[in-house]
Amino acid sequence: MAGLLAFAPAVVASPAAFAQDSATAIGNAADSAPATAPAEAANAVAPAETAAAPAAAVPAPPRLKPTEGVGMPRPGEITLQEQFTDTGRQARWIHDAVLLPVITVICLIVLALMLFIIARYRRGANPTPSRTSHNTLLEIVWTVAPILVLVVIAVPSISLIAEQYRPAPKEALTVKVTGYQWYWGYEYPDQGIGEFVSNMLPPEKAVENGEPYLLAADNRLVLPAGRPIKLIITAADVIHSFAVPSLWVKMDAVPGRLNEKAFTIEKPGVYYGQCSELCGARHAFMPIAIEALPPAEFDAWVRSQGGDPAGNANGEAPQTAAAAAPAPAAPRI
Ligand SMILES: [Cu+2]
Repeated sequence: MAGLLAFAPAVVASPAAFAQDSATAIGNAADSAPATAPAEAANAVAPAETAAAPAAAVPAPPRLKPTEGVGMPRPGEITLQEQFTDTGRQARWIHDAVLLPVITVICLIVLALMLFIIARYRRGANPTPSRTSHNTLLEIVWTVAPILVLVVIAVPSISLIAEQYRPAPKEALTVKVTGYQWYWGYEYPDQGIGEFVSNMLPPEKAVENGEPYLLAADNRLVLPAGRPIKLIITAADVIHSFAVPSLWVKMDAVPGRLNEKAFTIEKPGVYYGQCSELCGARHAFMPIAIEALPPAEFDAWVRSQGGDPAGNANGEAPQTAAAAAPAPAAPRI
């Protein structure tokens, strides 16, 4: 933790992280915070301002270590990543048990027919070709068969689409995700945690952490496992796409528009993703790292950021008093 904190100024100063400049330019207070204001400083003012604020100096849970090959691609992998959400399992089942067998059988049938025709009706074996131009039975078969195949595929596909767009339940944790050129910003409005930004770790730091370079990020998106989550996804400059393959999440982040994605992460762990919409020069260098914690540890993390785990921060601040506003978020790095 101390090592990571020490690292924060280096990120800001590093030429590779020039994206930070634009974050400051748009007035992102949380962005400039890491260089000077560690978690302790931000928390220290919280109890003095409001009685409702959680206890000060709550330590953040230790940074979770990723499991090799889980929540990230594996070398030589040719199928979908192992899934950790309901829709992900359903989608992977459709891919593995429906689409792959269907496409394999169709390819083999077509290949066999072609080989048979090439051999049986070549000029040497069949010097006077048939002049037949219509065969009603054959035409019905080659029209009906593809329709049946499409119906077989459509039934599970349509139910998966419906499942993917099912709105989040009322008690879901809401996180606002904003895409920037070229990093992500995360904000927890109901918990009163202001936006903090997430930048890619440089190679030496990723190796030191035991994390995959190009996927590891300094400030992770921390979420609870086993609780429904609602992401509100948008962008501040150009179109990005928030994609985490092992959670079956891929949603465009469009400026001026709020897209929503609901899911529940089945078990704690670190899940990696990347921006998946070509968004400029450093498109490949704005990874997504999600840290799913057991609910109790997630609540502890929220407290460590000066937030309210009960999620009552939303709307209270402007109505009561400025002093009741939650303490500013101090990114855990
Ligand atoms: Cu992007």
